[in-house]
Amino acid sequence: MTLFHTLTRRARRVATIGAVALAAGILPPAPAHAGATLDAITARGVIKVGVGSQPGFFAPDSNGRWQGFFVDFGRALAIAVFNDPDKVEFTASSPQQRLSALQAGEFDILLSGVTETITRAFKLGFHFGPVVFYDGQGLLVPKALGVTKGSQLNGATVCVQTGTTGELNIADFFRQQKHTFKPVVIEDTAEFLKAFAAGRCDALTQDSSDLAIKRTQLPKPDDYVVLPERLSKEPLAPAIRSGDDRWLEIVNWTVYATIQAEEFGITKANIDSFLTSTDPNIRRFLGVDPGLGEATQLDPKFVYTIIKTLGNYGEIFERNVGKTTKVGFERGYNQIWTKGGLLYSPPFR
Ligand SMILES: N[C@@H](CCC(=O)N[C@@H](CS)C(=O)NCC(=O)O)C(=O)O
Repeated sequence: MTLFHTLTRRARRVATIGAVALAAGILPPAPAHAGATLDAITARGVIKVGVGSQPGFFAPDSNGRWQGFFVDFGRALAIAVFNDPDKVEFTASSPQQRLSALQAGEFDILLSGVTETITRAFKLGFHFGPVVFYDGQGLLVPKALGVTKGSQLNGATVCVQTGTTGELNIADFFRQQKHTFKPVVIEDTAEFLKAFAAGRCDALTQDSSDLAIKRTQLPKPDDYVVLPERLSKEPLAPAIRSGDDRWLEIVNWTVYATIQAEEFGITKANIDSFLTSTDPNIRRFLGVDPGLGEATQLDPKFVYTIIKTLGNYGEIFERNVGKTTKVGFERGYNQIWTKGGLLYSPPFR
């Protein structure tokens, strides 16, 4: 017997009317409340973002200005909150330090290649925005080692970075094979790569995107290979502290805006031509019709400004880590769903 069945007839009618009214959006609003994080951001006038230090994903340029794929999502958030892409401050933090720094309030968000996991959600109390990069753990080895898959690394010494999911996954991987390995656990990113270059370990393990970038930083990149095998799923997502619904929704819909723009074919260059579109979905999305401003209490043009300033998801990807960059990634899973990838935005309505 469900609760619905135990209600009186009158109560059932009221409940049904309520459900219809809620679905139609005509009930009195109960908005996502701003909590301590968004209050602090507003009072401070700047969003504090924890990042890593891999060029392509996040690194300061020669003028000290942060650039990169994850950095652009930080700027998009600054547009959503302040209508200004520069009201954001980036600070590099090691994988070992960053989650506790987020918990302690040093950051409002991590855009640092953090993998969404159930332990981080339940036990550590973090919330995750949409996955912005689908990754998987890999192995980087010298070609001279002559291995083509992880199962040939029985007894090997493997460099792993402290505090990463990789530290846990690699142990599972060898256990599953009933093989042994010797972990060399290193916190600092530069030291981690130096140890490998100096031959302190046979293989280096990390998110494969990270390994692809690291390979290019070795003195002789062509002497090394990232094995094609993936040891795990590493869905990289923005991470925040729990307790601030409105901040979480701003993070969610800022990321979705970039994905939805790509689905609509709206780019930085052509966006103004969409302002005269007669499609109600596009008019709402770009704030030509004001409905979303009222629903979100954000600038009705926040999506327009994000795309006009930074481009859609595909443009952010290509500019920072795509085929024409040094990093040279294929879209792969990080392609929109209509083109065979995993990126999908819920409706902007
Ligand atoms: N996704 C893994 C690893 C995270 C990670 O180490 N990410 C890379 C960037 S993709 C990183 O921060 N490297 C160190 C750095 O950039 O300083 C996790 O969440 O534990």
